[in-house]
Amino acid sequence: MSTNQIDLTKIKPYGDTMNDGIVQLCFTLPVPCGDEAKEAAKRLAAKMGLEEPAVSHAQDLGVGYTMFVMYGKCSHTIDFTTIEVPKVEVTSFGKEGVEEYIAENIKRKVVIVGACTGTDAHTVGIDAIMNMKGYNHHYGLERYEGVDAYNLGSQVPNEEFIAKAIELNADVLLVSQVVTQKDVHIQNLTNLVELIEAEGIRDKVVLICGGPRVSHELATELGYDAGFGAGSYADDVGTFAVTEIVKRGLVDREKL
Ligand code: B12
Repeated sequence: MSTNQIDLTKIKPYGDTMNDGIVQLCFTLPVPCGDEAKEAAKRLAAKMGLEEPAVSHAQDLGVGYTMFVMYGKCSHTIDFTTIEVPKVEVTSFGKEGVEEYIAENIKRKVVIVGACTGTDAHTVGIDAIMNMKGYNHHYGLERYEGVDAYNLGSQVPNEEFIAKAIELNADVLLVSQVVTQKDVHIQNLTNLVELIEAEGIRDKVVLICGGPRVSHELATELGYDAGFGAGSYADDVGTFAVTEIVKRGLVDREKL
């Protein structure tokens, strides 16, 4: 079946033949590896709605835990034609395009301050966006002519982050949140917005968050201007930030 013959109102997983519904699933159960554990895994997969569940692989993890790779048939379908996902409405200008835009429309250095804040120790995401060497053939903001980029690293307390942003008179704040266990990212991002509002600088900065489980929808709900998820690059973020500065009339704003 060619892709243009697919009924987009009823899509379902594809494994071997179109619409066979085959999915692969991985989980761990807190029981020792054995026949009973495999039967438990099959029954659980059936309760999840998979038809003909089969254990493809069972791995003894030691200390009474077993990890399973399961196959099964999903009978559900999704109407793809009704799906709408809020996302940042930018088409990247590319690094050179962002630099040209700054030179033509902002005519001064854009100050960008970023950090992985709160208890989160994951630096790789914010480094990918900010560091000179960049990520996946996309140079980071430190390399941009027209940008003064300050990467404060990880586990930066929100208060310290804001104080530094004010000291540097930042135009753009970049916040990375990777750990989402117990919704710690939501608590931390909310706390940061509240502190920024209390300082009276929310309207004067472009506030952006990002991370593998951050969506634009979540970010805007929490009071951010944009949220960037997995696979984002410096030029995507840069394009949004510089156009937002101009759109919001922040080019000649007073000092923070
Ligand atoms: C490397 C790593 C670590 C390293 C981090 C080293 C470092 N210096 O960063 C170490 C070993 C320290 C670590 C520790 C922990 N980790 Co860890 N870690 C990872 C791992 C393997 C890779 C993360 C990574 O570097 N990705 C690569 C970058 C490039 O991707 P990214 O972060 O998504 O960034 C991109 C986008 O999201 C976006 N982006 C990210 N930030 C920002 C910010 C802005 C402003 C913008 C615009 C965009 C943006 O742009 C980036 C480029 O496209 C992941 C698993 C995985 N495969 O993802 C687990 C993972 C993130 N860790 C996890 C956990 C649980 C932990 C620990 C809590 C483990 C523990 N029990 O101690 C600790 C936490 C410590 C802490 N206080 O934060 C979990 C998080 C689960 C969850 N849902 O919260 C993961 C998913 C592993 C897992 N499957 O369980 N970890």
